[in-house]
Amino acid sequence: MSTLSKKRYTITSALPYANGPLHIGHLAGAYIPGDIFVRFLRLNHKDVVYVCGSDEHGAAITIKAKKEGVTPTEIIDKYNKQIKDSFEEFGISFDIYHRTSEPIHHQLSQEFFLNLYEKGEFIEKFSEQYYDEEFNQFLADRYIVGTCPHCQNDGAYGDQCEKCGTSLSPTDLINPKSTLSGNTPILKETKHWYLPLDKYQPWLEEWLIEGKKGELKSNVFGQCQSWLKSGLQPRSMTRDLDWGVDVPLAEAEGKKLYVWLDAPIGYISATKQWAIDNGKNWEDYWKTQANPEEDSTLVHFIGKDNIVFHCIIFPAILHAHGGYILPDNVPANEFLNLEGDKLSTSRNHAVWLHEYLEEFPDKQDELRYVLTSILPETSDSEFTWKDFQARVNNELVAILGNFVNRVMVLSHKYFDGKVLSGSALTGADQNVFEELSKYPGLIEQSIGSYRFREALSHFMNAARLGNKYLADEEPWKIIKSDEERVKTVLFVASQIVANLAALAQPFLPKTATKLFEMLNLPQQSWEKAGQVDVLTDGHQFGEVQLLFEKITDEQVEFQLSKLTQAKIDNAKAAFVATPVKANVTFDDFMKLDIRVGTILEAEKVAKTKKLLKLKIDTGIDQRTVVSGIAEFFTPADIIGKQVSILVNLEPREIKGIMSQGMILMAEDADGRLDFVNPTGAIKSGSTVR
Ligand code: B3M
Ligand code: ZN
Repeated sequence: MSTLSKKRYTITSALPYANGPLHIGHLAGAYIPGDIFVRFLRLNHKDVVYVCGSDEHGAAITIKAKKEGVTPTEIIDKYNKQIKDSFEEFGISFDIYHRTSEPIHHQLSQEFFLNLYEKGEFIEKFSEQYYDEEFNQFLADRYIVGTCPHCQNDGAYGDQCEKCGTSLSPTDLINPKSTLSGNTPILKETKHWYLPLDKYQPWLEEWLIEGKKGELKSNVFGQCQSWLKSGLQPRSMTRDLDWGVDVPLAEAEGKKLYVWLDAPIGYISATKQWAIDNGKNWEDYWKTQANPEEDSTLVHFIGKDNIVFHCIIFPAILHAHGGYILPDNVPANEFLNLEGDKLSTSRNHAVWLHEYLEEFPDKQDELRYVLTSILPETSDSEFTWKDFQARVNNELVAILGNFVNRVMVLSHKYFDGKVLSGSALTGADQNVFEELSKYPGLIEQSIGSYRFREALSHFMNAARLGNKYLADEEPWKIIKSDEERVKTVLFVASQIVANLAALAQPFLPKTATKLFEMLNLPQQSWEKAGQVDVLTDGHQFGEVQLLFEKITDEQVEFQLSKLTQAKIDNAKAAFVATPVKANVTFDDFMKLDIRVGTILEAEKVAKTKKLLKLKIDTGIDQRTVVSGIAEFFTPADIIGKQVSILVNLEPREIKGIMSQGMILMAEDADGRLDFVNPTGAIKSGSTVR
């Protein structure tokens, strides 16, 4: 049965940690695909709930709070709001954006834990765990880092390596270090409750590997297969932490649930809250029904670093609990890179959503469009500002915007904004209609198989069809000679615009709304897409609105300069000065004859990358100096500049040129150079001491 043939859907997008702002990588990973899918389902009258919310537990939160010197509550309140606002602005249409700090969530998570506990599912075990003696704290999850035994990434966390996706235990890490003190931790005994994943392995193999072969995307299936192949291990579901959901057992006082136990349950508690608020029954969306045909279809939209939790651990928990539906699919995306480098929060190498919204206040659909065009669906992909500009200018502006604008402007100019059917349709008109009617089916097929890039390209092809039709018919050339034909051409073109409005809805919600306003039509459901009689003879259009504007070179340069500045700031922050050298005597120092000189001439030394040949006026003489500064300064930059020059350095031959002296330069840890120069107030030949 096709993915889209069901009646009811429970759709989730990963709950972002409320510990920092979101960037374009998040949007492209779990939210744009989820939103397109959900909008499509709603347009097809499906019974859908789309849930998300902040993940407000775990070390991700407490570590951030510590760094900023505030309480965890302050952190989650701040970022929950910021993230929620960004989602709203970009039109990510959750039915509820919940929070795992809500009591309803704590209760449900504890119920899950107790259900498994009472059934005897957990293994209770004392074991030695890493402990930071300086901070008197056990080190789980993000409190401990080390080298991943699978991929050698040396920034792997205690519970997972985000590079290769593998789930880990702290004791798997090679060379573990506390992220609190940086020290190597000691081992100390503590009791925890483990989920016996090894026991569920046969069931997982059947349900996931046998049952979902050919359904899961290959990047997702491959990861699952390789974990099962290496054999699952019991995983602790509790933690020695002071932030999170309390373990609901008297003997576990002071312990919390593992964040990856409670976070996915957050999807269910969010649904519960939504059901309360909207007079629905949450069980319809999560529980197995008497007639399995009636089960809701559960789809998790996530990034690839969350696959293990959504394909293995959460399903195992749902299975062990019983009575719950299991995910139908987990269309996880790979990573999005930025300007040739990984997106990075810590290095500030990112396009932050809240900053984008400030800098491009009404260009939400433009970013949605570009990100959808480059979604990392099957492998990592890359966002660059030049490409953003090109896609907006050459596709949204030049194709979609241009076509719609011409149809609207001409209709207003010739016929006061009225749709008039004119003379009979020609063969060309009928061909265009036939072609047009194929797009809804194509888009549906792509969305149903989670190929959103492809779906968007079908949509743009429909716009191209319109653009080509108008260019072929050239109504502006025949308005004087054949007004009836112009009516028909604009009639046909207007039906294309109406189709584009309907087809745009899953991808570009703001644009779709504008199109319907211009067309003076109510928003349409999906059946209306592909129909060529949506606009009737005599229909009156609304006012023309501008759909898209070009992205300027200045806007691109500004964004690139922000990324460069972040790199400079990082280099400065990371700079560690080299230790002081052994003392020298004053007399030794006075042996150096350093003068103020002026650069008279400069030229590159042939066949070298780094060398410039300089002619310097030292105040005593004019001399030649070869200097290794060409990577940072061009001759034009420096001619006329004053410098400090060591004049009594033994002359040396460099690349066949006698170099008489040395220009003093400052050099940082990355080899970046700058002058140690007077500001021009002093005469050449003056001494430097
Ligand atoms: N908060 C990890 C993340 O933000 C985690 C997702 C939870 S989904 C239940 O990548
Ligand atoms: Zn790894």
